[in-house]
Amino acid sequence: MSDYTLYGGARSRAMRVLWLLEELGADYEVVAAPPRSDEVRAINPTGKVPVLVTEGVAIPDSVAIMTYLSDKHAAFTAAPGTIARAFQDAFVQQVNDEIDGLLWTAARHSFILPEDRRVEAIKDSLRWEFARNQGAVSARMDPDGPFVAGAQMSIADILLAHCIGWAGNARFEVTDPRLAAHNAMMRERPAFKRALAAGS
Ligand SMILES: N[C@@H](CCC(=O)N[C@@H](CS)C(=O)NCC(=O)O)C(=O)O
Repeated sequence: MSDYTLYGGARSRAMRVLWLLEELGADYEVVAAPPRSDEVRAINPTGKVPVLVTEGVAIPDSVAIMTYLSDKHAAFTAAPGTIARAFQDAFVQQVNDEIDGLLWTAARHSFILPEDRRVEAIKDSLRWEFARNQGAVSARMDPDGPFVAGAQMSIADILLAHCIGWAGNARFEVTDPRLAAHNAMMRERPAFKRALAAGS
């Protein structure tokens, strides 16, 4: 039996966790079950993915899972209780607020909400906000890079690259050169390619 079982496929936010598991070289298996499936609801009543099962419990939420794994393995994170960690956590919250939130709202109004609750016009406003927020996010990255916090890669890099890739798929134009370059660099990582294959 593996140390970790991850529910959710590469076309969902489970990709973030898959990527980290590959970076860590962890012993895991993946159940690429779709959101809201019976398999997922059995371990997470909301039906949302990802969910990580370990030590007999089911942990929901991609950022919570990445934080747990990176702390546990003491890798791809600044140490808890440090200023560097406070900045890392703040960056993660900013990406969730200013990028993930916009993309998720667009997805909800495309295929998640009941059809009579979808508002097509909201997408123009979301695209405008996305264009504006890119600069605010890239301004918080270490100017010398190559990663968000400088020389050391962290889960903030995985979250950011996942969101920027998602934006491209959702036809939200990535105009900020720093975000585009970071995304291109991150996607060249062998662990990213292995994760994509494992969750497809
Ligand atoms: N904040 C959560 C969001 C999880 C989430 O909404 N996942 C989507 C797939 S990427 C889902 O399962 N949606 C199904 C639904 O909302 O019913 C996370 O980062 O894991």
